[in-house]
Amino acid sequence: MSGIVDEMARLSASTHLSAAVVKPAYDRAALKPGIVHIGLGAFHRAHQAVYTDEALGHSFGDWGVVGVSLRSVDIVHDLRAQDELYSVITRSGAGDSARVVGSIVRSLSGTEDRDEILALLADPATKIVTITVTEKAYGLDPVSGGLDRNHPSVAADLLSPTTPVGVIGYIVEGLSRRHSAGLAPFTVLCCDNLPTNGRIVRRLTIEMAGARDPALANWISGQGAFPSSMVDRIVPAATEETRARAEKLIGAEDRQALETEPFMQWVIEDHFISGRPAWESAGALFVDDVEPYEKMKLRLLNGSHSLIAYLGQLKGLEFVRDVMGVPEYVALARRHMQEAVKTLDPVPGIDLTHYMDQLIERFENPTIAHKTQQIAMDGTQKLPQRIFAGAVETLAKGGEASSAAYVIALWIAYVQKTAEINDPRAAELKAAAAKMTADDPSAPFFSIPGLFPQTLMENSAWRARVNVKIGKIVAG
Ligand code: CS2
Repeated sequence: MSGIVDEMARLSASTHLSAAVVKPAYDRAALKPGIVHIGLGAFHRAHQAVYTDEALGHSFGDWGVVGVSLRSVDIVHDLRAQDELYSVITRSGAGDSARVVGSIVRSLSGTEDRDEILALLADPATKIVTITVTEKAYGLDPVSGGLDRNHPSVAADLLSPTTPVGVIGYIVEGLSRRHSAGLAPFTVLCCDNLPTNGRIVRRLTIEMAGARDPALANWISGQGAFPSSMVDRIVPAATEETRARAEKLIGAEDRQALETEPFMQWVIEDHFISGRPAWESAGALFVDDVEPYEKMKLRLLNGSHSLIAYLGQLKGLEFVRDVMGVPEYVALARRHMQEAVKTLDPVPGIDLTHYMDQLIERFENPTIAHKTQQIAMDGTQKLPQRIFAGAVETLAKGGEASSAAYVIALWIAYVQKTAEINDPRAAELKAAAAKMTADDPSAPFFSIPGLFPQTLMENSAWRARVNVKIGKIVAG
């Protein structure tokens, strides 16, 4: 048994140590699974798994999480070797604190355990499937809003639906088995940074189901539940330093330790078919309409995050906090928020001025090493909801959308300058960069099919603004 398992036993026995490290406040041996989570990366384990861990301490029930990693096997092997326990270190200027999370009861990998995952999805005990697979994994066609049938895992799952490889394929096959068995569907709760994420996943699921069996698609459409949710917590990729810090704090080796900021937020539409954990007892907010919260978070947090990331990449600044160390760049982030906030409707219970100030503070957190490179990846998947949608609305209201133009200019300059970019459309982006001219440098990017909204492509005055900004950025 690995150190963290022994340490858990020791923590339970020692009142002195148990005060320093938060540990599950429930009988973990009695915890049965009720949730399958797809996408076992750092974000899930520092966010929804923590909410569930906390909620179980307030109101115990069969809500253990089976974590599924569609591709990676390492994380699954590591977690199994430590009895699925891992620690989350919360870091701020006030110091570090650790929590050992117990809500994950089992982990599985799509590469090795497909049959077991499908059996679990069809199990009556599974009530909810939560998802964090990142924007690019859904196979969403940004133009139609439906399935991109050329997306590799979508194409594979349309061809062989009973042996899925992608997230929507797994959901459809799981629901199909439940339909045949006369069971209720599980609730699908998307936790990725997409606007109206529940509605998107509902549409993709029904489309894929319809391709194999219209009756299944009808059943999902009538009986299924796909609440939208907004998730927020800054979770940098873990490093050796994270593991060293965890070892010091919990006194044991933890190969899957994570670090994150104190802030966390989860806003969820309360539409669940067969119950849910008492996530509100852990601070989650249940609302009728998540859209205003999603829009706020995507445009203010993620939009300015992208600005900071491309700026950092162009200026050789490794971490978000380094960019925030330059007052001129902080002013650019604030200016971006000021432009984006004008596109938002009032958000119930949120003071937007306070929210924006808090974002600046969160980005400045000196203890969080969030790589600008990590945020800069997948621009084609992130910028539509973070930047383009707000620009369309700003221009429609007669505004200049000049900060949006600036972020796009930074992104184009970054694509041009960076030898290897990480983006599913990297080849198209690099081809566009190779065709840039001094007169109209953004033109090859605006011609990439299905990327920019039509109104931006057709707005030559605004595109000229993007070009001027590219010129200034490239000139340094
Ligand atoms: C970031 C997000 O990587 C990125 O693109 O903007 O992951 C961000 O840290 C989270 O959405 C914060 O909740």
